[in-house]
Amino acid sequence: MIDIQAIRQQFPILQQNENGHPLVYLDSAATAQKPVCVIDAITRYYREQNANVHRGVYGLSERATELYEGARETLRAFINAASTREIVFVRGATEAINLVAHSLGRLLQPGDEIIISEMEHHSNIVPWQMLRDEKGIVLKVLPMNDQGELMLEALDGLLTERTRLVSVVHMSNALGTINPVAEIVTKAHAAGAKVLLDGAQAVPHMPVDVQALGCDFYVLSGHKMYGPTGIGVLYAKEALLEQMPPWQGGGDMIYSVTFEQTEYNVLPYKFEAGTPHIAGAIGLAEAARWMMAVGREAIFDHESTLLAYATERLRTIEGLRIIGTASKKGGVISFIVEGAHPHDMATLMDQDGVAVRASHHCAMPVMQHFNLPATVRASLGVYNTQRDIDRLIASVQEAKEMLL
Ligand code: C6P
Repeated sequence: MIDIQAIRQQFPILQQNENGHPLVYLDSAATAQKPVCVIDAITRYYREQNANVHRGVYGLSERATELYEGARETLRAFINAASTREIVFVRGATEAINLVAHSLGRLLQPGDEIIISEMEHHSNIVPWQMLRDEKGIVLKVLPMNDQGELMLEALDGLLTERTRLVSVVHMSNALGTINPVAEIVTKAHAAGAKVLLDGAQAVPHMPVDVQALGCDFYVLSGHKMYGPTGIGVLYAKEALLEQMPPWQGGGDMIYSVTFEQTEYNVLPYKFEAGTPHIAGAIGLAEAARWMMAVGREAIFDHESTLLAYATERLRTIEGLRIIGTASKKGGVISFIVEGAHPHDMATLMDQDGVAVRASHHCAMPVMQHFNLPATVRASLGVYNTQRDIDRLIASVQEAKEMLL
């Protein structure tokens, strides 16, 4: 059992008012709030530990390097990768996918195929389209049904001997759907394709074990899992990273350089050109330790209870339609109120101190599927309570009355 009040105490931002009301923060899918231990770890680094890594022989630099490499080990344990050589620090999920598209992309031939799904975030669509236009690869889309569930049976028809990669979201940011990714991995591997899982939304809400999932790539963003912005992880199987060419050149990713040729560094440094986001990695490791201490099963259970409560209460509001009714969902609820624009709803709700997102959620094809310009989205973090949901419901009702 989680002691939510004790957890809430650890988030300074949750103690403040917004428009004269205690803040109800329901936009954790966009970015989660940060516990004080994460804020302190970053401050401590800059106040007491700051030096560049992998470069100095003096004590301060050695300690910064130890912290940075310690953070890599923490993230390895967090997602149960086999080795720290498989943990590449990047800016976030977006950069991780772009890295794979650029690097793996160089190994692909015209006519090779990549499968994505209809419920992808733009960051798992656009890099592949760019590669399609540059390299002549074929991009296929696995459809979803009107509940917002992937139509897995269609995957068999899409996989061919030319499929090189299946790249799908673990949990949808727009619908909340948790996809059957282990099954997708099994099917893709049987066809000889690699699998990339976009874990930007899954990682904050549930335990993730990349070896159990069997995926070849897994990407995550630190800021959605209670860590800082500007840092994330690309997990990739070591054998794959060995085959893949580096995507950015510069310091730290080399072993030796002459004007004639360059020998690249070992993994994972081959993929980390330039001075990394040291403070970010340290803050992210603190966030991962914090989540592990709270317990990821417990986080999932708490948010599932809130999700069920919110779903039940929202359903009682006349004219409100929930978008995304998959049988397996994480803490995200998208909805529309017939006749009220989502942006107007969210603007009015802000006046009540309720922070929700109204947008296409960077998943325009999902909106196109439901023939909508946007939805209102309430997304949960471990710090949310039943009272937050009650405030959400009251605020939706008030906004609806004002607009209709
Ligand atoms: N979704 C949301 O409000 P970055 O921006 O690189 O940290 O994460 C990108 C990303 C990738 N995949 C999924 C499933 C995501 O949800 C996101 C970010 C935010 O839903 C901002 S659009």
